[in-house]
Amino acid sequence: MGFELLNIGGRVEKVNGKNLTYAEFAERFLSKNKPVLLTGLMVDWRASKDWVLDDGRPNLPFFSSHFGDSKVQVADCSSREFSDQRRTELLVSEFIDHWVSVQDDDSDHKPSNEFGCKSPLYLKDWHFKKEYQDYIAYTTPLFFSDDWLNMYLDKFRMHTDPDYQEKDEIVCSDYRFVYMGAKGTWTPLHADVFRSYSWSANVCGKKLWYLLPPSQSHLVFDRNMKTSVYDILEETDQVKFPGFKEAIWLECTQAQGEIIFVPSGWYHQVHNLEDTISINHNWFNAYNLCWVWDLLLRDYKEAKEYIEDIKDICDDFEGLCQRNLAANTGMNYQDFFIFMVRLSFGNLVLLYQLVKENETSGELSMHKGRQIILNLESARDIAMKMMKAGSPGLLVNFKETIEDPTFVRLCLDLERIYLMIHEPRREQTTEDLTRDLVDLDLLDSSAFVGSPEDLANLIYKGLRKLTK
Ligand SMILES: O=C(O)CCC(=O)C(=O)O
Repeated sequence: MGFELLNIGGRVEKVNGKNLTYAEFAERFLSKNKPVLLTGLMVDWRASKDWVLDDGRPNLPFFSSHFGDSKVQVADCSSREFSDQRRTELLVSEFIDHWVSVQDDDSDHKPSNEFGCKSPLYLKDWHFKKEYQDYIAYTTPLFFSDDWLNMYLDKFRMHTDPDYQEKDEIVCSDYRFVYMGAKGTWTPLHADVFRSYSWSANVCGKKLWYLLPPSQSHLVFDRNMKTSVYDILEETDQVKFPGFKEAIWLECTQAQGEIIFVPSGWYHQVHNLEDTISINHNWFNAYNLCWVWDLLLRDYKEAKEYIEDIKDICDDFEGLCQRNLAANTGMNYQDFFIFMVRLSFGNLVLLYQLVKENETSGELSMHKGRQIILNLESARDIAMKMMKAGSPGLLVNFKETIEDPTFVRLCLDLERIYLMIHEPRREQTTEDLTRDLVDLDLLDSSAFVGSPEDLANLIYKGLRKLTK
């Protein structure tokens, strides 16, 4: 192991989540893209009771009896497949049986798993919340609740490809996961999907995290910036990865009941130091939307470069680039554009609603107002970046969109979240919003948004009209 070569520059700050307001969290961690370990936020979780034995170990029989029929992704931690571990599908009951049998067998003749080797298996990316909606295992802490990604995916699909409907259904339904693995299981070095934020809560067990700030991510790549180091604790080929030894890592030991916030673009490697169950979500919002677009642009350029040599013989070269982009990244330009349009419309509706409310009641919700303006400014900035990159749009009718019941649900969710974050004591009402949507006179009711430029203009006009 090349462990001694790792340069550890510090530890992740630990903060009691009970003494932190949302505004402080946003200012200190979301906007600065800085990791933090939060304590005190999981005490009431059903998972913390049902899933853990009195001695702190995972309650494995509970999983077999309650969720045994669920089909899950299981990684073989000793076997590499490209930049990840080799995965297979098992029933939860099969996974638990394997775990228990390895645990019970203290001889050297441990049973082989279905890969034909004796390595520990790691259950990953289990869409638990989606699958067991009536079993409320946990509530998302307030700090992580402004989650545009999962809020959107609860109502719309990010990408629809007629050829891959079935696969999308399972894999892309949401980004809320449960992980379960015995001591010694681990996750190789990576940065998260879409360059989203993530949070990971230890229901039981202990994890060791190594984190690298985005300013240093080039150091873990090869000379061509194509592949990154797989396991930072293994001897690293210094010719292939010349910068690796310069990297300065943050280390974090995460105990039971602690939640780590992993910011956008931070490379990280994770080891389970004990038998561990964790819950984690990936998400993005106004603070890190730029990371998502930057990744999409980079991946687009890469997808294009990859097939450049068939450009002249290809009927629809751009279409192929976008299909490959969606297959590799999980969305393409149009998917992201329509996502941006819906979220921008939603925020305009909320701002309109706030202004109306202020006119009638005289009460102005400053925090909520500031939040919505920040959201819209962020969306406008991204729309302008998309415009510069020549990203195509898609014709979207403003009036039709805001009258779509699914879109109304998106607005209601946004409204509920900002009330919860910024005005926790205020009673939640939803009727006004639905009524007001119908008479939204922000724009000419026939207005279409057909390009990132239109979107930037719409947001600009909306902000000017509603905040003057
Ligand atoms: O807990 C793990 O093994 C990996 C989790 C992770 O990488 C993440 O939440 O981004």
